[in-house]
Amino acid sequence: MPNGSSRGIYIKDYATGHTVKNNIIYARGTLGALIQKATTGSATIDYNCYYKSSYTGQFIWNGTSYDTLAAWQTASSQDTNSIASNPLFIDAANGNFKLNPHSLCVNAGTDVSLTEDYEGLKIRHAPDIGAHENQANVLFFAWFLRDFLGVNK
Ligand SMILES: [Ca+2]
Repeated sequence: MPNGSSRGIYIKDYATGHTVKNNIIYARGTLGALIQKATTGSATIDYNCYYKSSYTGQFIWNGTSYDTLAAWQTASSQDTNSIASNPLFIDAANGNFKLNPHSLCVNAGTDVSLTEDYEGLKIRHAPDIGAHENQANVLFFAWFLRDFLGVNK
């Protein structure tokens, strides 16, 4: 989310039936809202990760602003399973939004009927929050097998 008065996710007036799940909303700027639902309409919002690096960003529900995920959860009865955490992208500054294996987003998502991530890699264990499914355990096992079998030595 860039600087300014932008919003990570904006559910406009009279929008109904929207589902917002497994998203990472990552704010590096000032002002703006991580998520805003207008005063009319409805949505189902859960299993998301919210991160703001340096400002008192808002969660805006029906025209009222809240500073924390906990306050937003109480006011909206949404995002029960969501987290407020740095998602630990590998290199966000250079556009690498894959997750560090220690990210709290790993295995913290919910089934949204996808079998593959943004790049076509299989969903492993519980889905991760975000576009990329962490493959660290697969890589570790591949390296283990390579070393165990003596391949590439
Ligand atoms: Ca997973």
